[in-house]
Amino acid sequence: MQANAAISNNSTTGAEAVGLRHDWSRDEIRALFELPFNDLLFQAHLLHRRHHNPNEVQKSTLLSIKTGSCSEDCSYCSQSARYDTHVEAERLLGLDEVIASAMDARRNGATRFCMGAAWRSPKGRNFDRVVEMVRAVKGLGMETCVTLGMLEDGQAEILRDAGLDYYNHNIDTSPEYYGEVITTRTFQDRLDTLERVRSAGVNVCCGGILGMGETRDDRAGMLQTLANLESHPESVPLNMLVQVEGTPMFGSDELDPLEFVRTIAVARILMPESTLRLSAGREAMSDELQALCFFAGAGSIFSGAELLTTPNPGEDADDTLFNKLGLAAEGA
Ligand code: SAM
Ligand code: DTB
Ligand code: SF4
Repeated sequence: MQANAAISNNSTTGAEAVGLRHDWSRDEIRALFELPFNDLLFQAHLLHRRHHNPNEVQKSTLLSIKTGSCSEDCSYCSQSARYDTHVEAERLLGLDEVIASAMDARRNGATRFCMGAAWRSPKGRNFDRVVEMVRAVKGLGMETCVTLGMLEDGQAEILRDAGLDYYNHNIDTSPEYYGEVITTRTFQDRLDTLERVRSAGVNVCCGGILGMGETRDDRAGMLQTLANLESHPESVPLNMLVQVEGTPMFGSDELDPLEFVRTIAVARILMPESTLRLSAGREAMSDELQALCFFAGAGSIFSGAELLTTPNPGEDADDTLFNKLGLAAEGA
């Protein structure tokens, strides 16, 4: 494949820039995965530089606003009520706690504050309380993101009107492998929620997890689904599975880290304008591996010592890494 094969001359419909494609075949994506590593990274990095500042990385901070006792059976997740994990269930946090945490994150250089709840879907009074959290965090001058599970008609509009910038809802894996990972909601349920978010005009944050025992073809299928959405997600989190004791995925074969880098590079080529987030799993990654991920196209991380329920490199480790690589935090 030539270095410019990823750029088509066909214009796309909708608001997206000319040149973005939404018609990737599985074979084309497989061919990208099979390129020699240096060719793949070169091609991805060229596109990354064309569309993004390669020396700037956006930092988001995560807060679990409602932890554990989730009804769903996502087999990677520490928060499902079905698995006996280290996680203690907690009630929805109060508004004051959320505001204090967002102010801390802002002080530490995060430009986006992401609130996650272990729900199948947000309902009633709980939904209203999250809407108030979004309004308050937006009022602090930060970008807002929530991940609350499946949305019903009308909820995305309410969140948008409160100041929501991004809704995170992952497809997690390929359509073919999905049933091996989750049985309590379908792949189509996820696409329906993404469509509600998109049509409300809220930015879509959607990606998945690698290292769950999926094949390369599944990784290609996940990226194909994302790239062939009517508009590419503005933000694409790529998580390396954090193996949590007690979950069915605990003890899975580890993914070759270079395959993780390849997946970022292929995502970069398929969705050149999207921000790719190097999400869960950084705690177990070397500096060298993270550096390769940034070279391949990752432009965002979660900062802070904890993700939702698992550890993440803290601010100091990230500052050291950024200094070594000459990276600047966006907005710093
Ligand atoms: N309950 C909501 C939902 O599932 O949509 C929101 C929270 S859920 C924890 C958000 C995403 O985090 C999941 O879709 C999954 O992609 C990712 N995730 C959860 N546990 C993970 C783990 N152990 N390792 C890597 N990623 C994980
Ligand atoms: C996403 O794709 N990754 C984040 C965020 N969206 C909400 C969550 C990662 C969770 C990792 C496991 C944990 O800490 O519980
Ligand atoms: Fe619940 Fe979300 Fe975890 Fe699935 S990923 S078990 S929906 S918290």
